[in-house]
Amino acid sequence: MKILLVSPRTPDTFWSFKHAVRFVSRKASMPPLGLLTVAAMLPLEWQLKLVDLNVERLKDEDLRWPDYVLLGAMLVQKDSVREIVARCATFQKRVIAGGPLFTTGYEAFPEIQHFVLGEAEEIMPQVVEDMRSGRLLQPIYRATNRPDITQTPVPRWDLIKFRYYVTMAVQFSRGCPFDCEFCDIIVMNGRVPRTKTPAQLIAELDALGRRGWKDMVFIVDDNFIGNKQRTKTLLHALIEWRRRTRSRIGFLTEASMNLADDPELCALMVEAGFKKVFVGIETPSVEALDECHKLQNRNRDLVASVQTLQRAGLEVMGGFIVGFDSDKSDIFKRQFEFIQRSGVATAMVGLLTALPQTRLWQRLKREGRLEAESTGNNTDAALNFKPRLNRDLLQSGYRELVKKLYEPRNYYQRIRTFLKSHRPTGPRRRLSWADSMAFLKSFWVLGVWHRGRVGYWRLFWGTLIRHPRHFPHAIELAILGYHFRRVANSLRAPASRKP
Ligand code: B12
Ligand code: SF4
Repeated sequence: MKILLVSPRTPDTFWSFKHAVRFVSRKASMPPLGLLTVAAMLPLEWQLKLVDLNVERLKDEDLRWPDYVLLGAMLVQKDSVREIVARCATFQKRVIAGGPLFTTGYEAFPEIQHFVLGEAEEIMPQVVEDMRSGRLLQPIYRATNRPDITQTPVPRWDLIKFRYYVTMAVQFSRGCPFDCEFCDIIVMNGRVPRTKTPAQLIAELDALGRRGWKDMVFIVDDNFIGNKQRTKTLLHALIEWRRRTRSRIGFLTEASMNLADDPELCALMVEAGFKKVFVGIETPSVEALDECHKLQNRNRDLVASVQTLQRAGLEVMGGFIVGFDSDKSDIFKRQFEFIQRSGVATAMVGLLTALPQTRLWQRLKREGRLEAESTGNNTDAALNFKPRLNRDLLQSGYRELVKKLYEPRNYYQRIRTFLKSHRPTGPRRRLSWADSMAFLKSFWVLGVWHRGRVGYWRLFWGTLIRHPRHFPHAIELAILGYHFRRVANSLRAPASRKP
């Protein structure tokens, strides 16, 4: 059996890092872990080829070759999905599609013949069996249980070219115990965190190491601390593994704000090599936190919690949202001041989006306020529901907020605030040749060519003199800022999108 796995192109979004990856001479931030995982569920003797459209072209000869095309996508990739499916039809190839885009909205793709909805672990044996037998496949294979991920195989790393990617991705857990109204993670992966075993994750890291990977690894969990006890067990094993293998890999992950309440957990993460953590901080407005049921962010000083994590040795990347029903016209100013004070340089500010099947989506539908399907990109200034705030005010306020946050002066100021709190106590990250090249490119692009060069050199010399150990980190953030600024400045007033 010949199988072509295709990962669609993603547009230039905040999280695509497209303008930053060029500094390190890579093509994309991360490989498609969902597809690599599904590939590992196919029989070893089958011939597999993976084409990630973010790093290479899908050629006609690729499409002539397979018996089936397996397509994995998220919402934001839907335009590319339609193009791929049309090309598959030209070559009369049957498509089997899975991943978040289809799990929450396969009905929008009548042109696709077969879907695998939900987590694939327990359904793939049936799909493989049907493919092998030559029977016509069912239109829909739907996961009825949340699988035990201790059975998930090691992703097929052999299918990608490592040199194209900045970061590798692995997964330890799925699911999150919280219940934020806008979140689709809990729709897809549930509220009871399921984890792999530490030995399983270490086998995945060893597999990466055998292929020569020495850089950052993103542990792509929905909430890495969803089950703190198991996370601690993993961290002890990771610390042991680091000592044994002398690995210089650094980690980043996603976690909820209650991480700041557990100094032991923070210390273990830092000792295990964690450098950054993405946290849903969302908003300084207590009313909005109540509204979206983000209870773990209530009754705390959020800026102080961020600083606790920074002092522990972690860089905090933050998600922020405007557009809650309780938001007033002062929300843009409040968010700006809040984010500046927190020293969160990588601040992903989004307009509230109703993702399919979320509690928010259901509520807005009941209230007759749902207007369109989501673009899947919460940072493109598009609204898919009737907001309580005036629509134009909300969208223009959002665009201005994002632009202002990434103005060189404000952005470099945030980095300085961060560096004041940050205590990088964990193992040092190895600097690669690509890092050195990135520094050199940044001197030219950010220090000579672009607006904000004064701020860049101020950060450069200020960090070298005051916090020399932070220097590589500061330059990395300056490079990321260039990407964020490009995305922020490309935000335009979206055309009105009716159902
Ligand atoms: C890693 C990650 C990324 C990486 C992408 C790397 C890549 N090339 O795939 C990066 C950081 C680049 C990224 C970016 C974005 N992301 Co993202 N990301 C994730 C994250 C945290 C993990 C994905 C993952 O690897 N999971 C592990 C694998 C094993 O799980 P899985 O993909 O779900 O796969 C399982 C099943 O879905 C299924 N399956 C998956 N594919 C296929 C294919 C076939 C054929 C079959 C049979 C089955 C199947 O089987 C797998 C095993 O059970 C998810 C959250 C999540 N829990 O999924 C968000 C998530 C996918 N991202 C999301 C979003 C919104 C974004 C951004 C738009 C954010 C932004 N505003 O910029 C950007 C857009 C992308 C871009 N421009 O690059 C949303 C998508 C919502 C949706 N319904 O589509 C998610 C769900 C998080 C969320 N709720 O906000 N993301
Ligand atoms: S904490 Fe994050 S993953 Fe968990 S429910 Fe809230 S938004 Fe979703």
